[in-house]
Amino acid sequence: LTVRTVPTTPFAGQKPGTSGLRKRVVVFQQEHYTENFIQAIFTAMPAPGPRGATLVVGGDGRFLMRDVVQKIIRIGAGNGIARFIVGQDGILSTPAASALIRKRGADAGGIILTASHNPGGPLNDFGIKYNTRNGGPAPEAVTDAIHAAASAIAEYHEAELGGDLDLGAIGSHRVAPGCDVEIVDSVADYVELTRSIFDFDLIRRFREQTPAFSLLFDGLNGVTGPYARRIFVDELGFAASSLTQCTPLEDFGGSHPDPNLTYAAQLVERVRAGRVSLGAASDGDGDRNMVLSHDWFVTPSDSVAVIAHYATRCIPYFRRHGVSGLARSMPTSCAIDRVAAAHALPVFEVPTGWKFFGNLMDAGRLSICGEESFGTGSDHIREKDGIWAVVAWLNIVAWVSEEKLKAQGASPGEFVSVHDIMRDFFSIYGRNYFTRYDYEEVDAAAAEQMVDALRASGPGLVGQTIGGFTVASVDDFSYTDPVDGSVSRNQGLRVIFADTSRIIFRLSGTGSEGATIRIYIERYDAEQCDQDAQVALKPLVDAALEISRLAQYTGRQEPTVIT
Ligand code: VG1
Ligand code: CO
Repeated sequence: LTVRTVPTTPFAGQKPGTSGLRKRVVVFQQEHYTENFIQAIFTAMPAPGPRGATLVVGGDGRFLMRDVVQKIIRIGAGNGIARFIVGQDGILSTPAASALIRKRGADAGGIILTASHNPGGPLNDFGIKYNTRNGGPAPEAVTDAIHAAASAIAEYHEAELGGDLDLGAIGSHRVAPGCDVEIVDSVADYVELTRSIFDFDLIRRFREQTPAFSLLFDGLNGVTGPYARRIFVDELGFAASSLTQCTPLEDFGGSHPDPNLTYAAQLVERVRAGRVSLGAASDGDGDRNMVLSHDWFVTPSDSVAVIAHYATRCIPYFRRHGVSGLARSMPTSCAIDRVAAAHALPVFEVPTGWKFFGNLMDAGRLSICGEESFGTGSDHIREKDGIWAVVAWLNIVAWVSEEKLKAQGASPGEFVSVHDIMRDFFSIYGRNYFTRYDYEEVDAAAAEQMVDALRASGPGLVGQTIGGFTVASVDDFSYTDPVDGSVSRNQGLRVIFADTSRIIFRLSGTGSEGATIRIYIERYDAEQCDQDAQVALKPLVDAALEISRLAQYTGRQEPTVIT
């Protein structure tokens, strides 16, 4: 194996954010920029390190991905990787990559090429994310080490492999002495895993007996399309017309592959107009999900709570393994806390970003968790999983409908709607109204100033009444990992009111341009559960804007996105 050592110099800002390094494509196209960051991953790789190890590589199919896969193979081989497991044509959804790392025991973990829900194409974003051998996003200690290695880099090591590898050819290829690249079907292992988790027979039976039930899944031209086709159409038998935008495109068709009411507006409209029973979407890399029906939008905070409520009753994976604990990211609404309390389960509150759930899962303390940002998942892998959440909903709807049929003799062909499931849930637990306001690409300095001012003025708010709500406490969320004791500070400013309502302010760690301010608003209501969330939360939204003086700092009157 011939290894070339290439001299290089560091680039500023090669610091992984909430979920990997995300920048404009042109940034990655600078000479040595991508090579440097890849080398930094190998330099910082935790034990056993790259030598003789196995690494999974794949991504969401966005522009630049295939070139970068080839670079990873050359630099990985130059750093001693013995086996690469690569999705065909470089394609692996984020959950499929996590599953593959775990199934194949890839001791070097995996490199996932995605900027998730950020737009793709030559003028938009690219991203590189490192996952460790448990299949989860690298913890902060590792991403800090990658940043340190990138900041001090002087050379990278690249094997001479004699040209690019054909990423389409499934099978094992010897590319150099002691180094193999195995190209695998991007979808097969993931489908098998999904089939082992859910009750596919029940869902198929329900579909056959309930022609009135309709499904519409929108892949938003991201990576999930082929996974959705194999699971919803080939396995579960839904019509091919139940899928839309399910061919992965390098630029996601020019759209924003983010499953929310703003960016998936086309789906929302089709679900409403077509009176679709279950509408769903996933993001560019397949780890997010949105669930709705023609007459109800399920907030992600509610979705994970509903799944937790039903898990051990109807999802075979949880029937087998039980549920050891629940968790949410700090800004996610406390609906899941109520389910935990009712089921006498521990519930953990972690900072934003999936990486914080992994330690708890590895320690056997966490089974189901979610984030308000359309992320839902479980310990079947170490990433959030978009398709998993949609199949979970199908499983729940089918089970609840069948139970009702048995118990109350409902007419065959009838089903319990998403809206009914939510009404039922609220009648048990009450409702945690939730909304998030995003102000995207605001001036970074102005955003920092606003947050600094809030940090300074926050403690003085305690005891004050704003818009009818009395402030009980203000803090900057800090998390101590109960497994390894690591501490993550400054994870978001929380204003908590006497009635448990909350306003949270934080800056996004996934943007590639300027800053994004996120404001999260929550209020609990035990009785009135059928209001419009924007109406129910209006007084708190006003309070948030007043407290932060957002308009003065940023010049913005309206958010870019409301979820
Ligand atoms: C956002 C979300 C966070 C999520 C992260 C990665 O981070 O808020 O909950 O884990 O994206 O999701 P931030 O720092 O921009 O708020 V994904 O699908 O982009 O990997
Ligand atoms: Co994503």
